[in-house]
Amino acid sequence: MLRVDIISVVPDLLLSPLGHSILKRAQERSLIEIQVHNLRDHTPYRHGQVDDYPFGGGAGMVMMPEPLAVLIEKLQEERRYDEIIYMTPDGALFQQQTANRLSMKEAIIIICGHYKGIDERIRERYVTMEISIGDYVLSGGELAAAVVVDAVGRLIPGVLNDETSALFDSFQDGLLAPPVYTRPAEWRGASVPAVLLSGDPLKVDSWRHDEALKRTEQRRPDLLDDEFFGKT
Ligand code: 6GU
Repeated sequence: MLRVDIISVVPDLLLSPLGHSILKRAQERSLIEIQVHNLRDHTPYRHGQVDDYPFGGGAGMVMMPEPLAVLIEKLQEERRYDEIIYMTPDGALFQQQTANRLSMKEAIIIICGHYKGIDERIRERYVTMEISIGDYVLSGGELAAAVVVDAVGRLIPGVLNDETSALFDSFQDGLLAPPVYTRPAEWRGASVPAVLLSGDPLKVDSWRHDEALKRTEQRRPDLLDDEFFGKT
């Protein structure tokens, strides 16, 4: 069981992505427990204030340290957290390997930043891990947090069945996934590769591996470098 506490100023943004399909089933089966906390419910300031102007001037607001500290410490009174993660475009790039590692934890906090981000002192005092999902800017950390929780949640043992097994995912073996086909075998003049209809599982495996390798060489040659995948 993985416990995930998500801190947000727009908790509604997380409800739909976390409330459907595989993550919904995983929560119903108590394989993952996800709690979304509205930071405004924990601020000691009036009118639910959670942000203020940046010292030194400049555009945008900064999330104040005290509401975050109050909520983090309240959570820490209830359990020990393995990681306190801050979602930020200046964090480390999220990869399959990051998801694999997080899926083995017992409890994590995910802080979603908004506005110009959170006061640096929270990062210094509490945050143990900073994650970005790619080199582009989102208006808040919520969508990125949903990506992380989805990628992590599906790796928890028992969440996926044989049908949807994560063992054969793109990236899990460092290669992109091979092409897939379903019925009909002949569709508008296009046929399914004969080997897939051969009934020979060894031949099928070998074909899939070759196709995965071909596709990876063509589309993502960087994945074939030794330095990739944390092999360094
Ligand atoms: Cl984690 N947050 C925001 N706001 N933008 C991002 C991101 C995170 N990752 C990529 N862009």
